[in-house]
Amino acid sequence: NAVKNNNISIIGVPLQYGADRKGVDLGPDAIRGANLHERLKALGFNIDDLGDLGVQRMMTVPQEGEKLKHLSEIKRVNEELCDRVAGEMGKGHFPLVLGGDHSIAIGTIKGVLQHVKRLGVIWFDAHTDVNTHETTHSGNIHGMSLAAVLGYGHPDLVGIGGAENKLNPENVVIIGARSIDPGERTFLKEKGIRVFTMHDIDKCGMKQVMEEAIEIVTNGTDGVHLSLDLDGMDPGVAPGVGTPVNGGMSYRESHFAMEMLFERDILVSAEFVEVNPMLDQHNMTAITAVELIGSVFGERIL
Ligand code: 4U7
Ligand code: MN
Ligand code: MN
Ligand code: MN
Repeated sequence: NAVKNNNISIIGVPLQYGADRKGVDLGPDAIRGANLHERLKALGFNIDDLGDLGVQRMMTVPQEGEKLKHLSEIKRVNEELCDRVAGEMGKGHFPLVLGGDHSIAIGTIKGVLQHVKRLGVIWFDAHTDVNTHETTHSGNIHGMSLAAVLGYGHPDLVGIGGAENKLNPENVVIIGARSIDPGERTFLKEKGIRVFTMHDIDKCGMKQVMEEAIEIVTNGTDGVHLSLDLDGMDPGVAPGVGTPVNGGMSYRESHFAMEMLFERDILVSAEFVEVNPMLDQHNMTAITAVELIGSVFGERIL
């Protein structure tokens, strides 16, 4: 976990196919460019940057009648990511994955699951990403990744890293949601997944939300993964995302949540996704991402 583990392995995944929008493939570079290494080194960590996974550069046109856009390349990249993450965990390193669109959560989480069978997940997001090939309207796989790691959706996605490796819905929480599709609402209710919406954060405050969330993800698990979609934050502080939604988590709320995760020392892995420098202003979203990463790994004001 973060405190005891002194080795962080950084893996960049310049994938844009899950969002079907150019620019998010530049996320890993933008995040590294916002002084990620320096910041983590200053906290005393050894950094092993594995560079970026290879992704087909040419944006292929989705084939006629292809419901899930770019499925084959997304599957290939996620299988490779799963192996890499599992390999780094095997060395006792903390995998820090930089996106790329949120479809990469499939590879990351499936890789972590190879080592931590009973895994809790905190999913920070404006969306809930529990569409399947049956409910999706956009066909964009970044809106299906959480469903896939719970064992639901297209067999090519569910099968990544082994269909038998999956999350227990009782140990998954979503924080910051404010845009949920009708099919997703049904899914979340059916599977009993706890969603802390913006309304809950307004009403109870981030402290109480995080206390409840941490209880859910740690109850009967051996570790927790943080999957942080930058669009969970308010577009005012994180404008460089492909699917912005107004009314998100503030700068301080998000930092406080990260600081609580560090204090409780529960994370075994983390990923920061959906940073799109082409839609950003002065690399602001990548800078915000690196600042959040700093808090996750123990930066303090005083
Ligand atoms: B992200 C959406 F319809 N639900 O499925 C969809 F609103 O990883 C958005 O959270 C998905 O950014 C957003 O396309 C995926 C849409
Ligand atoms: Mn999102
Ligand atoms: Mn997402
Ligand atoms: Mn998005």
